[in-house]
Amino acid sequence: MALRLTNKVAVIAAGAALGIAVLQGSAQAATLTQWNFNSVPPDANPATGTVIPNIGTGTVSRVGGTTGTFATADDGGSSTDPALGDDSALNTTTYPAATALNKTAGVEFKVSTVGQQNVQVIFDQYFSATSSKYSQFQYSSDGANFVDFGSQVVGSVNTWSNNNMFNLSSITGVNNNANFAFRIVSAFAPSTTGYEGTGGTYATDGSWRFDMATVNANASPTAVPTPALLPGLIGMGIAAWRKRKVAQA
Ligand SMILES: [Ca+2]
Ligand SMILES: [Ca+2]
Repeated sequence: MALRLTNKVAVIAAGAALGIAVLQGSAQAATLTQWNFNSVPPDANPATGTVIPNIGTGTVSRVGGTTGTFATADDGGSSTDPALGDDSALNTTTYPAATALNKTAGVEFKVSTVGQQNVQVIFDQYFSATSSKYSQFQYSSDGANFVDFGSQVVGSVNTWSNNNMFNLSSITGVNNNANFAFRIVSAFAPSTTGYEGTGGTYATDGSWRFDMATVNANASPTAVPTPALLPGLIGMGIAAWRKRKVAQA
């Protein structure tokens, strides 16, 4: 009897595990939106590009008074964009004065996460010699108020810092949210009240470039095991046990 009970529990557990695995199979991580900034169609000119995402939908804008167009992503070690020659990056310059407007200037992306969860942001960033050495990632759940998140990216002179990843899966407020947004903004050097140039001297005409800005997410589960589903899963297990019992008889 003890053995039968153990078998029964094992079969029920197996049935439940199978059900959960099947249900989770529909929620693989995927690229929700991505910007590579490259011209469509290609025009062999990295100084031209587009702010329309190459995957998904969303908007990007320069914030905090910054200006700029597009620039190559193939120098300084290059971004992770596999494109060559016509590989554009979003260029930004005209940053704040040396001791002004901490964490306000840079770029802002808006991407609806309706129907999505486990949001993750990845981007490549290039730092010119006189740009701010420190960039701060921020997220917003209302599209207006931004919260610092994660470690600052620390730049190297005229070099791409690639695959900067910020995993927002613990921030449930950005799930299933039409107002999700994030920023990458220039930050004062740690424990100071001013910007530090990536190469030592800071200047407002220093520039940052961005490429391969990517938002990954999972489709929100529409069939997670809930209390309402559990009787069904247990039923699957019992049915399997009965079949096994008949086969043994
Ligand atoms: Ca182009
Ligand atoms: Ca590019």
